[in-house]
Amino acid sequence: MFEWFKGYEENRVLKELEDLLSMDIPYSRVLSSMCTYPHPIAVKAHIKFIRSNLGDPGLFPGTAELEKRLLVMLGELFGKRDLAGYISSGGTEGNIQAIRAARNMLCTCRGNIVVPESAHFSFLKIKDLLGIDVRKAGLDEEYRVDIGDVERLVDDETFAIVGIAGTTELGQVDDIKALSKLAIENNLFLHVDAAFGGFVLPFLNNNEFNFRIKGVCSLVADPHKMGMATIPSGAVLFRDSKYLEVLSVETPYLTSSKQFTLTGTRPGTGVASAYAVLKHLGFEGMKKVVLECMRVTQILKEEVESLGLEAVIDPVMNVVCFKCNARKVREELMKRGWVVSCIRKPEAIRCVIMPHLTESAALEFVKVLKNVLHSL
Ligand code: 0PR
Repeated sequence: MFEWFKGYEENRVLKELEDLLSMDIPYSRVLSSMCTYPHPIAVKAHIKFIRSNLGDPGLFPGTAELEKRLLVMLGELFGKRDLAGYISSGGTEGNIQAIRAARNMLCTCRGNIVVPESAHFSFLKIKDLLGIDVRKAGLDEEYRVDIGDVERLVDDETFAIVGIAGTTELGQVDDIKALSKLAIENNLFLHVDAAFGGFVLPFLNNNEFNFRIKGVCSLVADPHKMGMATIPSGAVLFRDSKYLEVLSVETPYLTSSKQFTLTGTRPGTGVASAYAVLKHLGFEGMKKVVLECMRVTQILKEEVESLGLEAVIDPVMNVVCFKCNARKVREELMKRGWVVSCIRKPEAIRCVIMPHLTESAALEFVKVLKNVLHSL
């Protein structure tokens, strides 16, 4: 019989959960993650909306209204007031839905898309799911997508091109204006992956990636990254509601007659937590958080450079990578309780400076890194 056949006392179960939770690494020593501790108001909002299911919005009209209000705020943040879209499980779902919408507009199963070589691995899942060819354009010396290479890869079967506003590895921002020009000239769908950059760039007064740029058809931006919402919370946004139409299926027995989301049952928690953070902090409060991350990023860059490691690019966002024997350095840092990730090209360690990484933690990290470099 199952070991848990008769069930256990609540305290016994909770103790087991606590024990396992205590094995997880606290964020204070994590420089490898694009997620962070949710803001305290996000946690409160999450708990309030714990039972809501936006998969059946007629049962949760209040939560559905909250999602509408959040979409209005996101429209204001991303340069177009009346956006279509919804709150998803994150960047992967958003990228899938954007490319699926672009493909469905054509009423075909064939074709290809052109993405930067620096694209997130979610595009490999898209290739597999949609059975399309995903062509990778090379990067220029600043690790932005090479526009000439995108142009070279576009052919009669291409239906979409992708730009990244905040690459996963370097935090670099592609030239979305140039991609927009190319998209308009060739009648292509332009998707912008701002999963990470969406809640950073507007607060650095950079709007050269959003719906203000005419050719941008869709954009993803994740509140569960720099938006300090609870996981899962992603936004997938479209310039026009016609793109949601082509994602829709009929839902005969629900309170809504159609559904355009990828998942059926869908939490309201990500909507509530994302909304609460934005409404509470406001644009100004968000800007403070982002500027503080940038300040710590700059300190980290200078301190690590003084140890003799070169930054791959001057940080555009709160991400900085240092050229070194990355795998070895990462392993040694890990032994000392610090986590960084490695990037592929060039070989380097990546540090993401999320709101949980304070200046003193960054300086502590530099000390440990110094020891690691001496020990190699
Ligand atoms: N697009 C970009 C540009 C991303 O950086 C990411 C994730 C995605 C899409 C996919 O987003 P979801 O993971 O929300 O579906 N970037 C991080 C990465 O893959 C996600 C991450 C977050 C990884 C926290 C580790 C971690 O601890 O590196």
